Amino acid sequence: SLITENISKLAHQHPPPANHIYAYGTAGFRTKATVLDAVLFRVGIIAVFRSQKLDGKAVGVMVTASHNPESDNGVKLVDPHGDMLDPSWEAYATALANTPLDSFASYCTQLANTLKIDLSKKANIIIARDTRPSGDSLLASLKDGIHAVNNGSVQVEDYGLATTPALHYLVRATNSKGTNDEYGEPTINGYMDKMVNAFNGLVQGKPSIAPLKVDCANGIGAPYIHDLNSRLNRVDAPLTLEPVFDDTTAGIGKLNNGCGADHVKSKQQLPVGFSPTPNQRCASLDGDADRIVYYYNDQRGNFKLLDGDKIASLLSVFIIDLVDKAGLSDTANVGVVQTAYANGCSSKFINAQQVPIKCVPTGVKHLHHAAQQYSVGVYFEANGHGTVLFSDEFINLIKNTVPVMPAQQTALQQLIALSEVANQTVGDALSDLLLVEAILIQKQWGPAEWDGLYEDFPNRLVKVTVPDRTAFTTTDAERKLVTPADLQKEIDGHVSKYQDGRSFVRPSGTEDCVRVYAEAQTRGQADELAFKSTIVRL
Ligand code: 16G
Ligand code: ZN
Repeated sequence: SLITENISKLAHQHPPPANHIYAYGTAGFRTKATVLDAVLFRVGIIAVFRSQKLDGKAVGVMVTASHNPESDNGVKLVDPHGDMLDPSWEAYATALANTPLDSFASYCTQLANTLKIDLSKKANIIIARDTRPSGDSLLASLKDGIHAVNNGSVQVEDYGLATTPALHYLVRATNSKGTNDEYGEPTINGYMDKMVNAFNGLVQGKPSIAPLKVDCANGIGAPYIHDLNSRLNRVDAPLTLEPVFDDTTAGIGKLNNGCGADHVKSKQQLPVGFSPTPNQRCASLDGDADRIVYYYNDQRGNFKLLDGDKIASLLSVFIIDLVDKAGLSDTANVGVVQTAYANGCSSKFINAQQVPIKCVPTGVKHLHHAAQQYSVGVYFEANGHGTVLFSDEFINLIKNTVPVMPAQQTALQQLIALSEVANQTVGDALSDLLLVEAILIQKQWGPAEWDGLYEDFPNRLVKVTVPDRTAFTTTDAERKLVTPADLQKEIDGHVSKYQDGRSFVRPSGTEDCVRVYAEAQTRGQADELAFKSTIVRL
């Protein structure tokens, strides 16, 4: 057919490198930018298929490698509701990426047949990228792929440079426009307005707190934080943002380099060359602004991290209180979703508030899915990726509850505002920042008061290279090894010697290694336990 010929012709302009195997992993395809040209072309095709399969609903494609070095890049697909690509399609994407050039076009038509996709249908693709220097040419390859299947009714909306969560928002807003549950105006302005207006509703008239230093990882977060700050100024909000590490000049290697959320969380250190004054509140975003961690130096100059677990704890305490004041504790269930990496003290703290916790495997899609089971589901990975989901039933409930007291009315209004600040599609550094700041403003708290909710157990994360990481399989939300046989028993043996000790080993989903995690009551014990788990015949 004409389309097969067209695909074949264009595919030959985007040949894959020899002997390279790709996998659509927890965060899409992600690797060195130099080997991604063919992948982007092919993702263009799968995106059109996905949209056609879903009656032309808009599907998103984000070109980013998040917190990875500037020389990497990657691509992930966003489903019409704004969440991540349906897992069954991850396999089709992987298969398409790995098909040899000569059989590629026929494989595409075969896949379309198997999936019963009508290639004459319309498709709508929304695309964006982060600030990486390779982004421009990869975007061109993506568009080549999209147009390879173009039957005249394939529409592409290119938003240029945008954060990952803004793209998720745009996809949901585009598809819900004109329906009963419009998500918001499908523009970046609409995205910002929705958050800022709701934030303002939460903090209006409250005394301002100290400015927040925001490390933008020298990425796409920088223009967004500048924009957010001017909007906050315009509405006289009691909050000012002071962006640092906001140089987005591409190709000079600054992106995520010595700064950003991943640097701060994994090194448990300040960004390089950054010295905040004692008790100054700071936050770091990652390279596509879907993660955030907070931190400060205490009076004695000790670095203190306020990670995803501390954010989840702050949010859940606040939300539980509001639900109570709204008189809905009996009808609504609030839950927290974490992974094995959640600090044991955070779980203890959250449990003590009578909030149930569910532990799921690493990766946002697992957390997001689990959080959808609650009226209000707070989900966070310790690394700062998370948000708060509000169920449709709960939103209806709070909108339809007639308050009998002013305090109840305020609580109901605040819950509605929270649901509008919180990105309902994916973890969002900007939205999370506004959620945290709204609570700190209401409580008039500095970072030390927030930190005082509980004290973390010292912990250690070690990366270990093994001959074959696929030999490592886990159960119980990655907290226990199934294979290699008997390994878990040995780890349990070590763990049992430490009070409050916890340790587990899991294969990485993004790198060729296994990760060893340990926590215990003291720094020395955590390091010792991590070391023992590491030498367990890994
Ligand atoms: C991916 C995940 C992130 C997770 C990380 C774990 C998404 C969007 N990103 O980056 O949530 O924490 O993988 O990496 O799901 P690991 O498997 O190498 O430890
Ligand atoms: Zn990211």
